[in-house]
Amino acid sequence: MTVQPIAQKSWLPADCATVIEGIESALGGLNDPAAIEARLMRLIDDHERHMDRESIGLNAGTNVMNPRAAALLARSLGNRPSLGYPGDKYEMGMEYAEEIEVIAEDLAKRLFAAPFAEIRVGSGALANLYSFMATAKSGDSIMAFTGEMGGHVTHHKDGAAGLYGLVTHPVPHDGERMTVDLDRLRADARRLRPKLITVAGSLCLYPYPVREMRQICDEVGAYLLYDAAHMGGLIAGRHFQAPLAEGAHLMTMSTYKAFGGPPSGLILSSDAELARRLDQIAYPGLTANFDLGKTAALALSILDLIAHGEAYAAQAIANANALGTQLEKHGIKVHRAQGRDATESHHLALPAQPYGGGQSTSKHLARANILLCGIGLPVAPVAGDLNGIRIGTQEVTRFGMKEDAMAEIAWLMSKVMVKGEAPEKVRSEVVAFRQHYQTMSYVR
Ligand code: DSN
Repeated sequence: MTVQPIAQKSWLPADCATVIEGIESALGGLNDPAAIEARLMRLIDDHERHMDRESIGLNAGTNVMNPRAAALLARSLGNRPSLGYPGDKYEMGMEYAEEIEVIAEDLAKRLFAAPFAEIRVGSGALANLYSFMATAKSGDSIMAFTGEMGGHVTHHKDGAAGLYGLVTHPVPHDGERMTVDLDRLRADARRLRPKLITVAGSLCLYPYPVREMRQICDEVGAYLLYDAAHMGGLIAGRHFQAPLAEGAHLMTMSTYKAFGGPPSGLILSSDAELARRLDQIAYPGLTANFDLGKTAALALSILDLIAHGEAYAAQAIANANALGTQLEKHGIKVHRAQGRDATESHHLALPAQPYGGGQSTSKHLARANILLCGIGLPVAPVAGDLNGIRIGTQEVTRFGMKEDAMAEIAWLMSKVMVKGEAPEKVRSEVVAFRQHYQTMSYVR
């Protein structure tokens, strides 16, 4: 059989095809298993050194895990299928695993003071898909944040919502105040009669008006879903809004961002009927074999958040504000709602237009080992790129950094973004700075 090189997929962007072609041509036709294994091991070591020890991790959508939780991902329990309820699994021998499942679900409910938790979800995107399936059917309308407000692709045509056949209309937003335009939302929701309204997504500088949105949902017969993909860790630490208590029927999240847990997803709910539907979507529906290794890692990560979540969330928010202040001192504008602090979360947003665009600036900074990424903002567009830069302080906070370290990070960023120093020259300073922050905080 001839293996079709990945680089020849006709739909790949040309730049990606070139990179993949370089990787594939170095593989020697995959004919030397020992060489391939050695290469794999070296790549893993290099990746971990680069991202975990030598870079300043400001990507908002990621984190480092408690190594004790991470080790559970490699345990053999992750290999075993687990179909059915504890007490009546399809395959035999699962009595210990069943207890792990029960512990994780009960811990998740306790962490978020939620009546119901669905833990068998593979990711935040799947958590959204399950929630769409539980609240709407193909052909129905929903409303969601647009990209300018940090809306996530899963809420839209190209993501889970569209693939499931939902038609997504925008939640009207007030860009200057970085919040929902409630009057327009009410008018649009009355006209469109959505089955679901989603709130939040990939950029959350401030809490959203969940109570008022729930009122609108009740008026039009819609469910309200809070996408806490990024805010899960802060909500767990009681330092952001409490979406379920404020009226959201559902709260979804990924568990590897601010949450600091394994690469998985979670759905919390206050509604018994929705919990029943989610249960059936998970089993026998879409998650017949969920990963028990991740479930155990999730349980351990929740114990960390119960013990340290409040202090972690408070420091992450303080760090984001300190970083914003320091960046502005160096002449780097920070995007904020009119008359408010730069952020009330661990997220920070910078208009990217002065630097050429969000992704291009991120790629430039990455050459200095400063890792972040672009985001959409309600400001003038940048042709061919995102118009914002998104920062998250959750990972640097986990590595024990405080406000003084934020001043150093702002200085290092300004060298590349303001002074125009070559990022490759700044990299050695970044690596040296990172050597002081190698131990993980806020873990048990
Ligand atoms: N991982 C998400 C984020 O960083 O916002 C994108 O899916």
